Amino acid sequence: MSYAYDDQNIFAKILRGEIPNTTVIETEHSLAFHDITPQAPTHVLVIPKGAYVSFDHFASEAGEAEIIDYVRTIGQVAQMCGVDLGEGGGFRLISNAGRDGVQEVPHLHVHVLGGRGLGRMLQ
Ligand code: DGP
Repeated sequence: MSYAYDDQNIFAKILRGEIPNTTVIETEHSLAFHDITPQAPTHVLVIPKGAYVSFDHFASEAGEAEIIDYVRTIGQVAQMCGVDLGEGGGFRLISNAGRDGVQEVPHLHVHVLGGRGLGRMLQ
């Protein structure tokens, strides 16, 4: 299996500092920043710093340290934004992949959404 990564995608440019972002948290292997078109009071995108197109690409090729860092960063974002189950009302994680998933930016990202009732997505 081989994945083609386009290093001209917007999130690659954000990682290189060519496009500004509003950072929530940056770790050794991950970056979390506010979505430019928020769909909820909390709408943060969490991306790995490595060049991965999608979740399946990341899961098959990233190192354990990257994977652990990424998962922990997503959890930290929920806590920092006050939507975690310790303090807040909860959240939803979404990661769109490819054509059928309607992925706009071809660099793996997880949307962290919360701060309002999000409704049922799956019936
Ligand atoms: P997706 O459809 O899952 O690929 O969503 C991509 C998201 O990226 C979408 O919610 C809008 C967001 N986005 C696109 N361009 C930029 C940008 O330049 N900066 C930020 N912060 N977010 C962006």
